[in-house]
Amino acid sequence: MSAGVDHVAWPADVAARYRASGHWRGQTFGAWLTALAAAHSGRTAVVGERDGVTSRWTFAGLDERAHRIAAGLVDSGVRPGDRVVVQLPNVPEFLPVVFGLWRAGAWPVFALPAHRHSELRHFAEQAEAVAVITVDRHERHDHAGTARQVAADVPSVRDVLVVGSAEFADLAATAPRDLPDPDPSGVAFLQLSGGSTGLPKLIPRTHDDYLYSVRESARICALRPDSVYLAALPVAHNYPLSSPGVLGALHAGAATVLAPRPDADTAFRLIEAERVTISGVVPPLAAAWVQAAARTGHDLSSLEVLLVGGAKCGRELAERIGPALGCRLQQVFGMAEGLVCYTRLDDPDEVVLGTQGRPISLDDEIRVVDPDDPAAPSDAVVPDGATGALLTRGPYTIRGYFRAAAHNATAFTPDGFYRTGDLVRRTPTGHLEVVGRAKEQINRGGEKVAAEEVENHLMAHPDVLDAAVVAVPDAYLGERTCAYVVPAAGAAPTGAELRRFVRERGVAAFKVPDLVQVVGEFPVTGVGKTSKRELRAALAALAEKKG
Ligand code: OOB
Repeated sequence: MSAGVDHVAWPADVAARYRASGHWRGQTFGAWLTALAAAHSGRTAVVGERDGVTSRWTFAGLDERAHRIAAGLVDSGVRPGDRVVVQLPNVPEFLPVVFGLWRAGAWPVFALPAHRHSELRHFAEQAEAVAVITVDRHERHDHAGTARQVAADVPSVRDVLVVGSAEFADLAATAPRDLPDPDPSGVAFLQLSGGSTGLPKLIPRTHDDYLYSVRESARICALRPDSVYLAALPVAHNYPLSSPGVLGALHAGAATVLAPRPDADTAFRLIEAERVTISGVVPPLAAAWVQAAARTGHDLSSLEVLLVGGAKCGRELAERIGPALGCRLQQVFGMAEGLVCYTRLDDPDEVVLGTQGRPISLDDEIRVVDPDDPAAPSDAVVPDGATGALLTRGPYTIRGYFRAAAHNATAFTPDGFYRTGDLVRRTPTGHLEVVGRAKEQINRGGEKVAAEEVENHLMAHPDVLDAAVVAVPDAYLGERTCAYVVPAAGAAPTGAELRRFVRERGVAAFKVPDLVQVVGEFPVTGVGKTSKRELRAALAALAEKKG
């Protein structure tokens, strides 16, 4: 099953350079938390709710919980290098569980709360996970039940651990003890790619590389010990985890408040109650907060910075954020594979409103190349100001996906640049403006949908001969998904039927096509491939006719 190595390491000379410049410090997450707990022991590290009960833990309390869980995990048979799928919503236990796994040397595989059986099974199979850690129920979904189903289907999965259960309470009560510190240059966890082909790829991130991006993110976002970060988005995602996210807040000795839900009512209640200073949202959520701010009775005056990213924040929305919420906008353009760009807090308004920022590090190498035939890229560099495909390599950008040798051969250049699939323009100041996408992915308000993954689900339906999934512009989400379907001979599937079929295959709700168009045949390109460009044009024409 394992088509490729677990971790494509950086070349030795490059790694030596990153160490010499202090980017990589040879520190593990476990050792880092120990140091933070010593420096900030009595300060609040995390505030969060589960099942209506609020927990408020200090740095020392978090550290101790993580030590206990680590010892409990080791006693239950978790070994260094074991993979464990973690599917936790924004509950306070997220941090002690993840640091517990890190201290045990195990690798969390960060699933999102929206993922369902087919995705979780894929992560567990791909990673050969030994366990799944989740909650009992969340937003009306039986997560424990889904995890047990995954355990039944995937032979490597021995355990399902449910946060909040008696078994979890026992494990979390294990006497703490020192455990061997893992290799800081080794893999710490697996993140998920947004993906453009088939199922999501797993992204191996190391202690060294990730902690570098966390420290720099905390600095760039000006986090201080008295900052309060509101994690509004699902915290397992790279953005609220590290940009600057809960880990950036920890680094600064600041508190994190975990919002159980991202809606304005919940977020505004927490901003007022906890005197939140900074948060990060996706554009549709920013728009919802802007709208709600006009009629809220909550005091939002503590909010200093709102990060917006994950999808393009249009100019109009960008301009409304500061005035409506009484804070500074900071745009962020990042990816779980590595590269993160921020507008800086002292950038001129024109840059903050009109670009998606510049890279964290001077050692982030950026190449903007001719977006010619993606199947045979020339990788010819285009001049600043011209639109091109973004390639990048640097001290926290992976050199390869986990066990994906064939995919890596095209997703990276021979000299190790990651092909982001994003179309950008670079300004003379080195800021990037994201202008489009060359990858087969729909960015549904920050939630990424790989066209091929949904096409494969649709094609599993007996009445479907062929399927092509494309983005349709949407005023609120930026994009929604439209599935074009050619029925099998004599069949006439309806859109509602196909949507239900996809949902019942156990996929995240955000991947169920928003629109389904049943057509006689697909337009084709010169070489006979389905022309998604023409399908998108047909949608645009349809929208024009309606509008
Ligand atoms: C973040 O990470 P992912 O892995 O979910 O998605 C990465 C992709 C990028 O390649 C780009 O296509 C898109 O999301 N994206 C943006 C964007 N930020 C991300 N497109 C336009 N404008 C932006 N500001 O989404 C992520 C990871 C860390 C920090 C922030 C976002």
